[in-house]
Amino acid sequence: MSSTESLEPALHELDQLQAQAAQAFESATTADAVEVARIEYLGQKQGRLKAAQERLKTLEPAVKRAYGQRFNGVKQALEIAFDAARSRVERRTTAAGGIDVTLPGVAPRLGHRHPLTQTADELIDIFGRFGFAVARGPEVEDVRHNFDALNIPPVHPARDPLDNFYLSEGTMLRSQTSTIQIRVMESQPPPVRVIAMGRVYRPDTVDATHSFMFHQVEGLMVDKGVTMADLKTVLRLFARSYLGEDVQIRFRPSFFPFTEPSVEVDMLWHGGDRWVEMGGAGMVDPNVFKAVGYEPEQVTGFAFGLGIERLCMRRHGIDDIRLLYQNDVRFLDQF
Ligand code: FA5
Repeated sequence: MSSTESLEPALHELDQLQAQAAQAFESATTADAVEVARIEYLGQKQGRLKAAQERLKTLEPAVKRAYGQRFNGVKQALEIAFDAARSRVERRTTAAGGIDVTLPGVAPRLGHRHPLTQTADELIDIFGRFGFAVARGPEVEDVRHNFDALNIPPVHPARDPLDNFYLSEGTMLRSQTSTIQIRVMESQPPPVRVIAMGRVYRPDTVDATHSFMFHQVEGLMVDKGVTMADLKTVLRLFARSYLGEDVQIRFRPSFFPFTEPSVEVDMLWHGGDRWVEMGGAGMVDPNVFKAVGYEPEQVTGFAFGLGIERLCMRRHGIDDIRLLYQNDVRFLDQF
C-alpha cells in the first residue's frame, strides 16, 4: 500500500468527523444534549477525536505530517463548535431568568364550566325552545321591586329585617328573582314571555338544601287568555326536559302575595324516598298588573321561581348544596 493511498481515506474520515460533530453541536438545544455530543466527539477516553488521534500512530512516517496537520484543524473546529453550543444553551437559560426554556412545557390544566353555570345555560336553552327570552336585573334592589310592586305591603312578615339583607333604608340584596318580573313589565307592554336568573340572598340557616346565597330562575308569561293549565304544562315539560322523562313533580296549593292562585312545585328526590320543593308559582295577581300599569281586565299571566341549585342537585344526584360552593376540583371534575 502506498503512502498516498492510505492518506486519502484517513483524511476523508477526518473531514467526515468534523462535519458530523459540527452537526451534532449545532442541533443540540439543551445543556444535556451538548454534553452528550461532547462525550461522543471530545471525550478523553472513547471520544471519536481521541480515536482519530490514535490512528496517527498507525500511519507511515511519510503521511503522518499531513494527517497531523489536518487533525489539528479538525480538533480546533470541534472545540470551537462545542464552545459555541455551550454558550448558546447557557444564554437561553439565563435569558429566561434561570428557567430552561428548552425543556418541554407544562401543559395548562383545562377547566370547564361550574355545574351551576352548566345548569343555568341549559335552562336558558330549554326555555328558549319554549319561546322564552332572557331578561336581567340587579342584585342590589330597591324595596319597590323586591316588595311593594309585588303586592307585599310594608307590614308583611317577609319584609322583616331578620329575614333580609338590607343595605340601607330602601335598598337590599334581592331576596328573589321576582323583582325582574316587575322590571320587565315596567319596560314593555304585553305580551311577555321571559325567564330571568341570578343570585338571591336570604339569611337562611345553612343545611343540605339551604344556603344564604343561591340562584333562582324566574319565568313570566303574560298574554290574552293565559291559564293555569299553561303554567302546569310549561313546568311539566321543563322538568321532563331537564330532569328526564321519568321525573315526578307535584303541585301543592300555596300562597304568594304576587300570585293568585299560588302553588308550590315539588320534585321526587333522587332515591325516590322524599319530595323536595323545586319552586313557587301561580297566576299573576291583578294588583301586580296594576302596579306596573298593565290592564288586569285585558291580560292574564303566570309566573314561577325555581331554585337552580336544587335542580342541579336533583339532576346530578348531589346530596349537599354546600358542595356547590366549596370549589373542590375533586368534586367539580365530575361534571
Ligand atoms: C320564591 O322565592 C318566589 N319568588 C317564587 C315565585 C315566583 C312564586 C313567581 C310565584 C311566582 P320560595 O321562597 O319558595 O319562592 O323560593 C323558591 C325556590 O327557591 C324554592 O322552592 C327552592 O328551590 C329555592 N330556595 C329557597 N330558599 C333557598 C335556600 N335558602 N337555599 C337554596 N334554595 C332555596
